[in-house]
Amino acid sequence: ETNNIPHPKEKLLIGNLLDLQSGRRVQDMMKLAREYGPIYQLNMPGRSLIITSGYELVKELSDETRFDKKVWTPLQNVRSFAGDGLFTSWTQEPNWHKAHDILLPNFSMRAMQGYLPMMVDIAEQLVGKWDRLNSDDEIDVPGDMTRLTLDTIGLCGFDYRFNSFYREDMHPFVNSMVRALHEAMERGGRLPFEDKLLIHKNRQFQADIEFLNGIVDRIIQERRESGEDFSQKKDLLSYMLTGTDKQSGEKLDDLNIRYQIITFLIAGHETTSGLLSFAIYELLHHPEVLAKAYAEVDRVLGNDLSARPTFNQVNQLRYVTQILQETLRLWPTAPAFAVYPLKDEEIIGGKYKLTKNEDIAVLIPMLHRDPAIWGDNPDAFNPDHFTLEAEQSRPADAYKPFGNGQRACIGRQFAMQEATLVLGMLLQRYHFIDHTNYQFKIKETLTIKPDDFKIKVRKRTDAERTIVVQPQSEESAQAK
Ligand code: FDE
Repeated sequence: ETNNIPHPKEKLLIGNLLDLQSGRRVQDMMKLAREYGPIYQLNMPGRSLIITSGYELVKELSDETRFDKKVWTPLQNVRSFAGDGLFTSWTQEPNWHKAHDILLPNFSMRAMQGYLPMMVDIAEQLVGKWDRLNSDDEIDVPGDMTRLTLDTIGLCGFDYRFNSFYREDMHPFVNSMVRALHEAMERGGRLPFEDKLLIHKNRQFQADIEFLNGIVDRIIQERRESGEDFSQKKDLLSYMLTGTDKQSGEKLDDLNIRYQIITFLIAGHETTSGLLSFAIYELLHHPEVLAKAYAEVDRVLGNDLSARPTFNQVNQLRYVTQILQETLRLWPTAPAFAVYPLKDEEIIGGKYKLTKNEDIAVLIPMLHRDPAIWGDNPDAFNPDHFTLEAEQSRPADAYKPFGNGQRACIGRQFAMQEATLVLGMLLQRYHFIDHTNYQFKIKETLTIKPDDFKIKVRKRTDAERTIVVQPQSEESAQAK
């Protein structure tokens, strides 16, 4: 009451618990933000949460001398299987700094170049599947994107092949992981005593965690038994097994390696598959954007479908990258992160009071719709938001799909390179067909993705590719 922060009316005993419905918490938070504005508070039994989404607020919250990443309730529940892995650790836990230091070289520009052939390997499996479909066969977009991204992080990170394109159903890792993530989210919305009563759910949760651990332990064991020289193979796993932290001179312990692998498998695929799925959805609804994307892809990748895209070519797909950046503006697939004040704070020149340690969530989809930054029609999909000039004239903290500061996403370049490559290869080959007249619906776990989104594809012909390419003279390309 005294902190000046607006809040929806609370119900007796349960407070605002019911304001966030299971399975649509992020969407409900967005709705409340449209109603209550860029900062509001929810009080639930045993915890309260401040939800922010205005640029001016987020700019202050991004100051790492005053605020640090909070392992808030959703992440605390994920700690049951991701422990003190990078995503779910507190900045002060020794393993955060240690693992960050050891694993950072895996995400350098050079490392990205090394991953490209493996990313192409998996992308070719995806288009290999789509090429062989009959014209009336349906594609489960998030399903195939999940196959792609899981296999990509598995191969690039751990030299492990999930071979998801060789099976009808999802790899059991995905099923266990999705169920475990879902349960972790649900726990955040239950009353503490309710949790203990759900014997079946608790058993399933334990079983799923054991299954995830089993797969990860097998990956580690296979590498140890392979007798390969770890120092030769430069993937995440070899750094995890052999790398030492510069500060302490220590290696990661076995339990932490398990947590890191689970972390990377989850973080590396849930988010990127949602990104690709939302991007295809947006392209279906923006023919003028799609036409520009085809023109760029035809110019950069050309007609030869057997040629494997090079690192340079992927980097030249500027407009495809803008499409993905704009997709992450409207649909940031990791839709929220949280910080806490290191001491009692006042923000916006004393307008709001914040208490040391309390949970403050940044609701990214609404930050990315702040009219002060994005204009009067922030819901409109427009990749021109990410031309170089537009980016330079915008404050950095207005766009945060990868989180903030030292705790921002370590996999950012990895995800963008993968998504750009794959979207490029798909555009080079296919027309997308919205045969179901898809009604947009979001599925929420820890991440968001389009729910039950199916398309069909038709192959583009060489003639179509050439026609699109011709009107693009050198001059008109430069004039833009
Ligand atoms: C992280 C991240 C983040 C932050 C969170 C918080 O703060 O809580 C975010 C927001 C993100 N991330 C996002 C995203 C999106 C996409 C697409 C992605 N992401 C992707 C990826 C891939 C990979 C491999 C990854 N990712 C990973 C990761 C990690 C490990 C982390 C943690 C970091 C630290 O250190 O903390 C992240 N990511 Fe991401």
